[in-house]
Amino acid sequence: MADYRKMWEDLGMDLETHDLLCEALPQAFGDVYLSQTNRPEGMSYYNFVVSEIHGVRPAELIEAQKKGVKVFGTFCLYVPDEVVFAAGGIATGLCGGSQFWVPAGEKVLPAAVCPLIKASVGARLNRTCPFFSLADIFIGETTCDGKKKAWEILSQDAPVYVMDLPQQKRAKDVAAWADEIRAFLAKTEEVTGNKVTAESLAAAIQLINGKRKALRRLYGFRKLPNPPISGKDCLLISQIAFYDDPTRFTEMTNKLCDELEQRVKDGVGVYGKNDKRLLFTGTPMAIPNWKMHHVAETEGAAVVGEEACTGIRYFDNLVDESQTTLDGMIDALAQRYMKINCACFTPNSARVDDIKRYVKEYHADGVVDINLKFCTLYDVEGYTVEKELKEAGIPVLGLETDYNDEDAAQLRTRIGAFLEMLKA
Ligand code: BJ8
Repeated sequence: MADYRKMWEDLGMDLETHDLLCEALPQAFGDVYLSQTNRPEGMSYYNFVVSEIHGVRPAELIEAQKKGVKVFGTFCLYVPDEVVFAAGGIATGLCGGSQFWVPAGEKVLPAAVCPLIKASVGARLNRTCPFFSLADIFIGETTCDGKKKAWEILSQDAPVYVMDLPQQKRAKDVAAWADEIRAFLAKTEEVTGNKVTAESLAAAIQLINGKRKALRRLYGFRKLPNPPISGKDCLLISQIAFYDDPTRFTEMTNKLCDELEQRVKDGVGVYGKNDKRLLFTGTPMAIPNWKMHHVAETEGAAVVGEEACTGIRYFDNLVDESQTTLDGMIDALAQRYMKINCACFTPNSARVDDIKRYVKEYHADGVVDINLKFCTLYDVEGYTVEKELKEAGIPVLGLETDYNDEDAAQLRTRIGAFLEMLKA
């Protein structure tokens, strides 16, 4: 990796503690990713992005900031990136996926809060993530209780703007979300000093739809009988989608898909004939949380899809591109974003319908419903998800985990037993 110490120092980061993270990551990445055989060559781009995770992209963002561009840090799929880009800003996903940041989060948050929230707050407070240090503003949302309260703590240290997400999906809720997007648009104009126009918003909608289409194309290969790419690699690509430059990401992902097309023609797959196909559902897996995929795929499973924000939920619906006025586009954004079926909504039966549909599309033999510890929303909804899947004759295994590796052996045993059951 190039030397970014001066950049990190200028960002006010804690270099000594950050060094510990930099030492641990290559080993973890090597064990989980580079140990795979027969990976597509196009994965070298994503390997590079991870190897420079705290260097190359932060450096690009800082360069942009020098030219007056503002960086918006986000934590949820409902925050519309399109509006940020239309205002001439850059949106970057910030969810923390490492146990490394959890203890710092626990200094200000109760231990009984989900690790994603603790790691996100911890990464900012212990100054060991350049993305958290450089963001000009953090955009929160009212999804779960833990996040809502965490924004108040984060706002003691950095500028935070919170979008008020409705918790139901009636017409008046979609209209309320459109109003929230309008207010957010005004905020992006205030922060960037730029005006959002119908032209700039239309271009941003195309930009982000382009990214979604590339991810759709990628996931299409996972539906095939002999997938040419692993679930682990697809998870990594999904995670990188949150913070990479969208134009470059789309280009590189489409390039990878061209290679995958050729692999399919040549009959090249990455799994064994008898590997059971699993669909994961549940809470997001923020980078570098690769645990569940790694356990499953080294136990002989093929993870063929994720009904998760780091997965299908991220790209499943496109924004209607036919609108020509700013108001029409904002309504189209609201319509599209309210189609995401997060457990923060009630009722949320459409999510179970999604899961059943994905089981068919991705030809899954079974579903693993994964809950991050202390995520009450997905934990409670898990009862309905698992009950309905069982009633539909779809084998399902519910698992709870967090960011540390202490439960890896136990997870391995449970997934191994589930796979045996699927084979029987
Ligand atoms: S759209 S899943 S990104 S809220 S932080 S809810 S794990 S207790 S992240 Fe999420 Fe948006 Fe929904 Fe997706 Fe649970 Fe933790 Fe809350 Fe979480």
